[in-house]
Amino acid sequence: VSGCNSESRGALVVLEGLDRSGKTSQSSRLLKYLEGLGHSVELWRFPDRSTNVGQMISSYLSNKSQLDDHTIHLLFSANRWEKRSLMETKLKTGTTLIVDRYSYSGVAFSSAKGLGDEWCKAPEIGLLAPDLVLYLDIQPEKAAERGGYGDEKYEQLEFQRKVAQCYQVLHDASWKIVDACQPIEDIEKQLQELVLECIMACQKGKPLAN
Ligand code: T5A
Ligand code: NA
Repeated sequence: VSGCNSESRGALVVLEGLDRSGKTSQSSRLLKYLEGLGHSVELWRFPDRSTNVGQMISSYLSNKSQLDDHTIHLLFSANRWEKRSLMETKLKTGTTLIVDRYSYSGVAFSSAKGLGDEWCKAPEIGLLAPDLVLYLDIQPEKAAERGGYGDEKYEQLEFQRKVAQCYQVLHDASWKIVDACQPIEDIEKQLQELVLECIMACQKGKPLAN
């Protein structure tokens, strides 16, 4: 077990993927695992529906309100910005954050609607860069079979196909692509290894980036 030296920073670990790819299941398993090892760790998610901005997003996603595509895009981004300084404090004081969706969701879902890539990325500039992105890779058709989609705005096969295409062009060096169609426990094991490796690199002084 790696030590929880108060001098070292926590890791920013993000889970991404289509709706129903298993992000929430895996992020809570990671939380339990890391807590069990004695790490200081928290589970965050975006959208964070608990804030005023988050409530507007939630109302939009559940089709209770209509918003222009650009407007909702900026609200999703604002919802990350309002948590940025707390995020930085947590990481700098040694807490690892497991984050269920982040900027990549913001860009993938809005560009799937036809908004330009560069326009979508602009409001994300200056947010903290993840140390590790775990992309849970699943075919949209397979995801749709999982307990069926609910009533939320984006839970439609045709739209999820476009989102999958948009995610494909977003991956960078921080991404690890994991086959999300494996049994839950197999995925869990793979994610544990990747996250421990990442936490160790951060403890050894990997700088926090924008
Ligand atoms: N969005 C979000 C934007 O447009 N812009 C943004 O900036 C952001 C942040 C938010 C929506 O908003 C969009 C993206 C989303 O459409 P949400 O609240 O994050 O939505 O909801 P989802 O991520 O869609 O949550 P889901 O619950 O649908 O998907 P998860 O979390 O990926 O999946 P999970 O873990 O709940 O699992 C789904 C089902 O599959 C089973 C689970 O038991 C569950 O029934 N499952 C498996 N079955 C078989 N094998 C496995 N390996 C399995 N893993 C899980
Ligand atoms: Na989820």
